[in-house]
Amino acid sequence: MTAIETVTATPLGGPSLPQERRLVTSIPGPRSHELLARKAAAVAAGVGHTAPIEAVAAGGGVIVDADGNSLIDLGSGIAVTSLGNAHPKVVEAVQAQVAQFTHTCFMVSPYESYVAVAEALNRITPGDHVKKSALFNSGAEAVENAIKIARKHTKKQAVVAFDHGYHGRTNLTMALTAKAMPYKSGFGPFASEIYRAPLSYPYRDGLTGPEAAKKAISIIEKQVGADNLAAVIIEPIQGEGGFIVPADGFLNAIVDWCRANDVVFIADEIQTGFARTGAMFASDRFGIVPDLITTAKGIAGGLPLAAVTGRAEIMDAAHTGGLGGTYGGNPIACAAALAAIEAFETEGLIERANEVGEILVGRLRDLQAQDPRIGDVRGHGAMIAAEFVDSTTGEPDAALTSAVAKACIAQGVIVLTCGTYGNVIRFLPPLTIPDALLHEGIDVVAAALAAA
Ligand code: PLZ
Repeated sequence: MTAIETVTATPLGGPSLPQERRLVTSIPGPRSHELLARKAAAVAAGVGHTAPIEAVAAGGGVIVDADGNSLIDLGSGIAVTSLGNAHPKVVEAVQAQVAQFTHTCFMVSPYESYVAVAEALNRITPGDHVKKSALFNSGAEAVENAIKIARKHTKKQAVVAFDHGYHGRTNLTMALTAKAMPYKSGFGPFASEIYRAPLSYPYRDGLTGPEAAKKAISIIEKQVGADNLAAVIIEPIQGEGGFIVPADGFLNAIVDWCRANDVVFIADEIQTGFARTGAMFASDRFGIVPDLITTAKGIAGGLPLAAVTGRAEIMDAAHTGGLGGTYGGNPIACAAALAAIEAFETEGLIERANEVGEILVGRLRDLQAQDPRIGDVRGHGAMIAAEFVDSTTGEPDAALTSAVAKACIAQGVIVLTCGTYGNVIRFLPPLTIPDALLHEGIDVVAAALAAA
């Protein structure tokens, strides 16, 4: 294919897409520019975007735009396409299912793939107790249902979430989410009976895990009371909140307290799940066994699917007909999930996540050694972040972070920011990204930081 054909013909996605960064126009190029003008006119202003491009194909570690630019993808569509976009097994499974049937509604006419996804989740999630699952469409919907189930099981109402936590954009999950802008501001009133506890944030609180847990538990006991508390929900490593890894022992102490007090411990593994952190689930890394676990994102290779999985006696607390939804566990999404889970289990992706993490941490720590504006480098597996600070005061530097991220995208490297203070760049590459491309992506980040 000549360079000109590359620009005019839309390439197929998947791993055979050339694994290269290639800029043939400035970003956005003319075609992308056109789409963004149509977006501004047709799509509600509240729906933002990070990279100003029109995506037309993606695979391995790249996203190709309508102008023929090939960008390095260090975000995986927010931790979704961990298998690499358009993974061949997922594509095949979806094509076969779409020709068979697209929908019956599982609550009307059940089908096998939903049950098989539930069986797979019951098997691969942490703990060897008897488990059951229920399937939904989005992460927020899974979180909503986990709370419904925990309340019905415990016959209690209060829920504790943590500082910096993110659980979604629906009414209940907005209440659980910590950050006002952009997630909550002006969208209240929020659901009641939601309380917030302090998190372990080793870089900023200087506490050990057990000390931070003691502080959180004391606040929970004094301000809520175990007798009123249905559930504690926490991301084992916080995603949107800044890739905060709690100090060792923090999560374990919270789980122990929940178990001693008839409180359901819910791990929100929507961002951390499916090999991302170098284990199938982040809970495995911390040696905790949640009562309920919410999953989504990486579960189905990019198809919309989410789940709640947990102890059978808790999952069965809801009466028949109490859980569900028209599309929950859609057959196309279930077919994709079965293919994706098989790929996670058989293609060495957990090991690969750790290799990707070693490269990222090694390179970022080298940069940090020369540049005090990188205050912290943290994460597990292929879920790694750098926190940017003012080198004299140590205060969060959101302006620097946003300038670096924008410069990276202009140079053809898609990076995402996060953090309560907007001062974290997070790295969530597809696990199939070739080493050379990952190094090139980090080179671009380093150059953007040096120039900022
Ligand atoms: N819980 C831990 O990370 C989604 C949100 C991006 P949905 N995170 C990305 C944005 O700006 O909307 C997320 C998460 C955790 C829940 C959710 C919600 O998952 O599938 O977006 O509803």
